[in-house]
Amino acid sequence: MDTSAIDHVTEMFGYHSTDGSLDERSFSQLLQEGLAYSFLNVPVVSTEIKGDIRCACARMVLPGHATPLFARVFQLFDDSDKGKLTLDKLLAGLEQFLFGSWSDKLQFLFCLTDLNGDGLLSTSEMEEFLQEFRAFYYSMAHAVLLMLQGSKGFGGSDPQLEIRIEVTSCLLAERPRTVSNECARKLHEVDTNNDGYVSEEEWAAAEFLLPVAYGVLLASFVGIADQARVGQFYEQISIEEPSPEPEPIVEVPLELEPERRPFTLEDLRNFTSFKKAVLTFQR
Ligand SMILES: [Ca+2]
Ligand SMILES: [Ca+2]
Repeated sequence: MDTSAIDHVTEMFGYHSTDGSLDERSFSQLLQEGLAYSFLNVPVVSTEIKGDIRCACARMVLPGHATPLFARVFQLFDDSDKGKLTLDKLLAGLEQFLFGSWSDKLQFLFCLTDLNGDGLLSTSEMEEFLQEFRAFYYSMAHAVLLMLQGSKGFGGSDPQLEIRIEVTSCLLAERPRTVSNECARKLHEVDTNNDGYVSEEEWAAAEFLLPVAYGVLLASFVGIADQARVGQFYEQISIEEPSPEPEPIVEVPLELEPERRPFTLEDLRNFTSFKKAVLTFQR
């Protein structure tokens, strides 16, 4: 993490912490604030908009608080199980899981997905996790856009805002197509020993096979610390997997009748009469 990311997180920590640490509730509010920035369309977050987001956190109109997703993120950061995070712990968690090596990031995704904590991922865990993230993501987008609509600092400066709000409601209401089939297919690809589960080793080798939603999840969590990512999802909110391209229609040539060979003496030789030979030849 660079200095500006550290300063940004330190400032948020200062605002949300009590007595020098974050409990699960205040950690959730910090996550909400950080994640909300991904859905703004302002180049720089003004004090006014920051104030609006913090108000929304305090009024609990942003999603995430007391959800299993946030609880698992908190547990990952709170590795010594103290129920509290100091600034150092918070920075260390962000550094490790979101700014660390690719294998650290994959481990973060694995732990979030392993809902029963048995060290293996099943299709239903992947599915449940991605559905949870999907619902959270669209709810966050929707809540932030509604907040912008009522914000004095933003003041209706985007004619597209109402359309975006409508789009997020539709995506929330839609049955997810991100998951189900996609999950089963990807799990099958990643599960190289075919035992029906993905182990950590299989997962670590699977970076290019994971559903798109995992990439979006990482990008949005990195956005908590990286101010260059403010508004990263504003233009393109949907995280649905693209529908698979229809199979190209291959023109199968009609099976042509085999060309008739000429009638030969051979035909005659195998039959007792010319008539029988001709009949067989014509069949
Ligand atoms: Ca599991
Ligand atoms: Ca396996």
